[in-house]
Amino acid sequence: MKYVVCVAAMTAMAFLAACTEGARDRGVSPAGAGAVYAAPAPTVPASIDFGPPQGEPIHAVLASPPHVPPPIQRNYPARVIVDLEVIEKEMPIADGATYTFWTFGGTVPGSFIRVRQGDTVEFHLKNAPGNKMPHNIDLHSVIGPGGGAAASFTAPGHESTFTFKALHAGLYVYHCATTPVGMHIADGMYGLILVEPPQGLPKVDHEYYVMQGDFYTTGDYHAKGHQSFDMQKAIAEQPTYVLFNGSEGALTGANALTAKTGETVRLFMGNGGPSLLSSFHVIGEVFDRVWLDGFAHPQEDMQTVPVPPGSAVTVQFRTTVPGTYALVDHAIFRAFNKGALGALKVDGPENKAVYSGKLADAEYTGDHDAANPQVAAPAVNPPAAAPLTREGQIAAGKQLFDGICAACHQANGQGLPGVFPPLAKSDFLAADPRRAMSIVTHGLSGKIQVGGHEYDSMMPPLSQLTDDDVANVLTYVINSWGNPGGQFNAKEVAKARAGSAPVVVAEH
Ligand code: HEC
Ligand SMILES: [Cu+2]
Repeated sequence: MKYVVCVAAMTAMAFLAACTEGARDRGVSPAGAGAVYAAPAPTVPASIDFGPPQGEPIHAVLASPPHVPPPIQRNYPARVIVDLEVIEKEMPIADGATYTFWTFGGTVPGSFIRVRQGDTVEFHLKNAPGNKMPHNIDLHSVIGPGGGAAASFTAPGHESTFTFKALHAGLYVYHCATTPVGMHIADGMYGLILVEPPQGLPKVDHEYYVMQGDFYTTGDYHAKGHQSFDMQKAIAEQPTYVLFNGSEGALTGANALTAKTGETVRLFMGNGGPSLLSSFHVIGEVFDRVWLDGFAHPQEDMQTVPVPPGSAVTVQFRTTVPGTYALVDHAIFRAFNKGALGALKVDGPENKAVYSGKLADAEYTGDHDAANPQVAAPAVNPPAAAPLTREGQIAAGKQLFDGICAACHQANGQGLPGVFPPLAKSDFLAADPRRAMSIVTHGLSGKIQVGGHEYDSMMPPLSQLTDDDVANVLTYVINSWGNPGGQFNAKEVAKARAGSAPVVVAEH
């Protein structure tokens, strides 16, 4: 828009000087002589020097994801001291898999920083003595060469200090910019700094901190044990994992974000990259307001928000209907096959006028369509350390069943007549239990008989499940709902996976 306006002004050749960022601040219209520029209700001036810091210096309160420091109550610019320590440490990246992350403050993403527009930030970057690498910080809210990178270059066991004035209000990414930059970012070195506008942000019930990143490990998705950084995969931009908050499951299950119905939720969502653009979406919600980077002009009623690497958005919505809402990168294989899945659990009374839930399931004899799997839970694995007992396998398998299989085979394995065969008291399963391993890893299609009824449908291969996952879920199934009992292990699953598609002998 601004570009179009400036082109128009350039043809008039009179107001060329107005074609700058400053046009809005000076209250000059680039389009009309002497007219007062009436910007569309600017809630925040773009960039203003608020004068020198006042009062005593203040120590910033930092927060670890998914938490956010409290809103700022000050009405004057201050000198704000930020102490941030770089820590290189091993942490889980998925169940049973670890990675050596490089962190700002011990977490991925790094500590959340919150200041007020006009504040002078006195930044202390500390590189922990046990670390192996030098690091620095480039904050996108800094106006100055490198965003602070050169000024903050710090060897292990050292501390660098520099100051900057937060001239622009907005939500900004910070990251390490030490060579090789891509590797420092891929190892988790990014976070967010919120520069609040002087009047603050509208009050909400919940504020959360979520950041996406792509990770490149030497092993495959869900490979167990310690994983190293894979430079070739990183250069090819082919991540093993795409994650919210640095590990699979960081925002699901017991770690899900929470709210009650009728509450307002604000997510500060950033993308550290290094490479993939996020198509950020919350399944089952529409964002009331979305601010891209700065807070001047919100977009309303948005479904999916593009968040490029090195950028951040603030999204806000009101919860209405109880349930679990999945946070995803809508480039959807990343959500279900690379880990980019989070959850917001909303508790409260039903609101049948807004959402009825399923009202009826009637027979339909037209062309039947393939199954429509519901949101699958991420694969839940027991830690690799000790092999599980049968009871442990059953417990782990139940979680997987509820998250993945139940979408089709239903909660108690009873199936849906004519569409999804029952796994409860399944004579088809009992006739050849070992065959189930190839069914899960290869999928199944074609006519089968279960419990005297014919099914001619399709089960997709569930190739995102590891050998352990498959062994556990089948051990659960074979020991539930009147099935004959037994046990499966990862080794035989691996064999079945390497073998051919399931053989179904027609029953007479
Ligand atoms: C997207 C829907 C869907 C999901 C998810 C799904 N299945 Fe199936 N499953 C089917 C369909 C459809 C068939 C029948 C295929 C046919 O008609 O040839 C089937 C068949 C089977 C059978 C053989 C038939 C029987 O009743 O014994 C087994 C065993 C089975 N599934 C196990 C599982 C397990 C375990 C999971 C979870 C790890 C799972 N399925 C997930 C749709 C699904
Ligand atoms: Cu670094």
